[in-house]
Amino acid sequence: MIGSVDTARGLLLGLLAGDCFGAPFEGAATVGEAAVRTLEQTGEPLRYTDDSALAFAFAAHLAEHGEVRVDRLAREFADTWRAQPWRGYGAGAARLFARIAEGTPWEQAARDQFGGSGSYGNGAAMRVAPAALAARDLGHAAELARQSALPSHAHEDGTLGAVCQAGAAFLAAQQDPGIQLDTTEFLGALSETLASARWRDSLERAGTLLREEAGPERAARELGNGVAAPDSVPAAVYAFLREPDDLAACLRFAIRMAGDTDTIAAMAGALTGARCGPATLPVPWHARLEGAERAVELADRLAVTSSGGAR
Ligand code: R7I
Ligand code: MG
Ligand code: MG
Repeated sequence: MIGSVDTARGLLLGLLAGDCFGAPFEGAATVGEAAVRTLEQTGEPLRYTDDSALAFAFAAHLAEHGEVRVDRLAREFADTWRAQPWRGYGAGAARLFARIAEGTPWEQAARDQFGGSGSYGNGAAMRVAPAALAARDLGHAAELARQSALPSHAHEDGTLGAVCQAGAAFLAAQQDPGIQLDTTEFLGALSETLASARWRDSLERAGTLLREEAGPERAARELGNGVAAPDSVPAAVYAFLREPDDLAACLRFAIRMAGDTDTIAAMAGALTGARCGPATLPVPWHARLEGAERAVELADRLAVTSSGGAR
């Protein structure tokens, strides 16, 4: 097992790295292996997007309170958007945070999204992984995820995306990286946290694809690679389960799924990072990733605050 500080650092650095390496490819219909490897080798600095900005805000919230205080969290998310609205936020998310910043209660703002259906985007899932570091058990991780989704993602699928990703991060953090990951057991435990046939079917399909060793293109066709939570969270879990022991390989796989690359890679990277710790991050990346120092500082605060954290 790795220690709780390493779990926290690995999780946040893995999330940040996925966001930074995935961002230049966001929206691409296909991504070749050579293009990802070229980006790895250039050495140029990489900027993070809304995924990391909001994950950092959530990590800071949990480090401060050890739990979700929804009114405050809604304001903190809105303040994060307002401070740097150019970080590639979803169109609905930008409208929502603007309304909350103007004083609209989050309950109303979140419910009003998309003609009253609420958002099913993956925005609650992409920022939720730090919940795994404050959770006592898998059920608590799911509860923290639900609460953290409230200010922005009122649609059931937006919320379930957060529950799925937080549960996956909790389970990934529990694993001993010295022991081969039992992917069937992992998917079974994760599935139990999701009271939804659609989500359970998707995880079952991920299990079938794993047994058939499906590559990124086929996996993206069958699991999705879009901005909707059900089209991207299972894809991220799949990328992690294909490459649970090597962050660079995991991110390469996730980005080659194309589509919402920054977010799929950020979610997959958080999982591999939580399992393996920061040692899985190639050394030259630390200097290239905008926000790496902030990730480490937040991880260390979270590891101290969380009473036992993910282990
Ligand atoms: O969920 P959210 O924060 O988006 C996150 C994505 C990630 O890829 C980030 O990297 C960033 O690029 O944005 O933002 P939302 O605006 O709530 O949802 C994202 C998109 O999903 C929206 O812009 C819509 O295209 C779509 N969407 C919906 N469309 C119709 N009806 C989400 N919910 C709905 C809906 O209910
Ligand atoms: Mg983004
Ligand atoms: Mg994205």
